[in-house]
Formats: sequence, structure tokens, C-alpha cells
Amino acid sequence: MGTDRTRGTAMQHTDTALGAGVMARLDELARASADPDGLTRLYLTPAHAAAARQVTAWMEEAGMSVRRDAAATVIGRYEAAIPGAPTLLLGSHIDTVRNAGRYDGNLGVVVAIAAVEALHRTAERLPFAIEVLAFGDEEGVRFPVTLTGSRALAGLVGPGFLEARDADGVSLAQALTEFGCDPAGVSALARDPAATLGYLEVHIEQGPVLEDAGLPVGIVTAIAGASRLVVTVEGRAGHAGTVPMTLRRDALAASAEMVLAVEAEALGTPDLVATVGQIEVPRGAVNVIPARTRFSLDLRSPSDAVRHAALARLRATWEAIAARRGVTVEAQASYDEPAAACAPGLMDALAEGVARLGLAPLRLPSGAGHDGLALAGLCPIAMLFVRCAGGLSHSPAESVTQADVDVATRLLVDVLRHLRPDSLARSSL
Ligand code: HGY
Ligand code: MN
Ligand code: MN
Repeated sequence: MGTDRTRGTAMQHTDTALGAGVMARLDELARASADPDGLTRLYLTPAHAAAARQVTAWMEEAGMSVRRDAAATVIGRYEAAIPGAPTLLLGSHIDTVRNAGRYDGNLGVVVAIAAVEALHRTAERLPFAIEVLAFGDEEGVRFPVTLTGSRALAGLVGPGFLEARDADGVSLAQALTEFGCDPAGVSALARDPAATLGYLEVHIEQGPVLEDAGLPVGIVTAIAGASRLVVTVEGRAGHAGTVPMTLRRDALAASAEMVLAVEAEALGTPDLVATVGQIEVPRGAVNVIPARTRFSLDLRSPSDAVRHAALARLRATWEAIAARRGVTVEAQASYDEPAAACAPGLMDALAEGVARLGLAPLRLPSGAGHDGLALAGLCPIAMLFVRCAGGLSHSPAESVTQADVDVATRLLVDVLRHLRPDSLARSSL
């Protein structure tokens, strides 16, 4: 614990250590994985439990009281200078996609812990409490639903949500129970907006803009809205050698045409991106005409109207393809999150911090989804992006530099020190 009680001077002697400490911890955290030779950490799995234990230990070292809520979110709390003060939420997610990079999500949790640790080191208390949140389900890879932890805090987990089942038929409720959580407690996690100052997340950009601008950090203006669907096409099985081409009801050929229609729709619509990341032919065989396929759709836009109009056009196009080919198509939405704007007061606080570092405060939208999509219904949100090499993410090639992580961590500490609850409240109106 530092002896220097003067506000703001503690950073100098620890500046260089902050980035190095965060990078070392991220390398350590990456070992909590289901893959021996890669990083896969799905919600409510042993890898998630191991990562939760690790961040719990770091939060305790940083002077926080730590608990795990009913949705398995690890919550580290650093009290305010005065009791009854509002709470600022920091953090990100510790779940990953399959064969992931080690910075998506995890960076934001470890940087937030390091920022609180810098305050704790000099026994600084702020006019608000801080809670660092390590969410376990931002990616939504294991279950067809997602943002479970952040939706729970925003009071958005309704009946049926916990009935979502993974590929093995395990329900979210069952998985929470097996993880040692109480699914019945999830609906009671909703936070009081009046006691919540805002949510501020540090995250890798997952895009090329900051690298192109030559900047280590940027301020996010909005998070794109997203729809996720599972599309099922039913045709008719048949012998690959005996059924003439004109008499086939080939579910996979029809799906291929539907997938190309998705690509054409996105290429033809400004501000829209669309991805078919998975396609499967259950019980397919080399010499059987596919009777059934299932493919996923991920549709995103900063504009909800653009996204919804594109989805309506796609549904009509798919129906026409199905009719012409004598198959049926059913598109089931599993996720529909409206776009979320970041709060002016928090964006300005970040911009002032960036300017104090002598950097240009570049503002940019997020094409990737984040927990802020759910929390925007609870409180003002903001995000600080950190440059990542080539904009690569959701890949083991994901990487950031220690210097940029050092800038982001020092910036977060500085912004926390300058944040004033009353000015935030005024500017969020
Ligand atoms: O899919 C996303 O945008 C986020 O990485 N979950
Ligand atoms: Mn992420
Ligand atoms: Mn991600």
C-alpha cells in the first residue's frame, strides 16, 4: 500500500507497471480454457469457473469486497468516500467465443481491476462507489440467448429466458444450478437506476479504425443493434443416384441460395452487416439428398430501422426461394437487441481524459455487440476502445500492445478521479 496520500501523484511511480501488470494477468487468465491449445471459455463451464476464481482473487487484492450474483457475474465493490453514494459500474465479460483471442472482454475486466487497485494503493475514495463486473455470458455461444448477466442487472430477464437450452439440451436454469447459482434469484438482480451512476467499459476495438488513425484509444458513440436467428429449411431426403435433379427438394441447395441472398442484401444496404456463421445438415450423408438444414444469421446495424427492414426483405426472399424449390423455411429469432447510444456526459468525461493525455479524442461507433446494449436500459453507458492489431478479433491472432493498455488503464484512473456524479446527472438529461 503506497504511503503517499496526495490525490493523483500515485500514478507516476506506478505508471509503467500498470500496462505490464494488466498484460501479465491477461496471459495468466488465458489459461482458464476448455482447450489445452487455445482459448475457449463458455458460460457456466469449468473454464468459466476457473476464470471467475482468478478475477475474484485479483479483485480482493485490489481492496474490493467480492461476491457472485445469481447469474454468475463476479462483482467486486470498492466503497465510496461517503455512504449512500451512487455506484459506477465498470467491467466487461470473461466468457469467450471458441478458439478466441485473450483480450475480447477479459481486457476490460482486468483493466478495471487495475484502475481500482491504483486507487486502493493510495487509499483514495471517490464521491461514488465502484463495482467491477465480470459478466459470464456476453458472447452467447453456449445458449441461444446472451447478455444474461447484464440483462439481469437491467431487469430484462423475463420468464422463459432461463429455459433456453444448449446443444446438449441443458437448460440455462439447470446450468446455473450446477454452477452453484440460484436461477430463481436472477429475476431479482435488477438494479435501481437512481443508485446507478453509469456503466463504463474498456474493450478492444475489434476493428481497424484506431490503428488507421494512429491512436491508442477511442471513444465509442453507439453500439450497433443486432438480430440473431436460426433458419430451418425442410426438403425431402432422397437417393443421390436415382432422383432426377428436376424432382429434388434439396434443403441444402435451397439454403445455399438463401445464404447468398443474405450476402446480397448486406452488400446492397448501407450500414448493414450480415453473417451466416454456422450451417448444419443433421444426419447428412454423402449419398443422400439433404432433407433438412439449419443455419444461423447475425444481422447488425447502427440503425434499428435499417436492420428490421432488411430482415423483413430477407424473410420474403427466403419464402420465394422455398416456394420455387418445393421446400419450407422457418426463421426463429433468438436475440433482438436495439442499438444503444452512449451517454454524452460519460463520453465527454472520456474525451477530457484523452485530451489531458495530449491525444486526439476520436469518436467511433461499435459494430460489435457489448453488455452495454443491455445496460443502456438501466443507466448511462460509455465505452473506451483500445487499438488492436489489424482490427482482428474472435481469433487467437487478436493482440494489443502493452503501451496502449497502459494508456487505457491510466486514462481510466484519471477519468475516475475527475468524474463528478452531479455533472454526469445533468449532462445525461
Ligand atoms: O458478437 C459480438 O458482437 C460480441 O462479440 N458478442
Ligand atoms: Mn466482447
Ligand atoms: Mn466477442
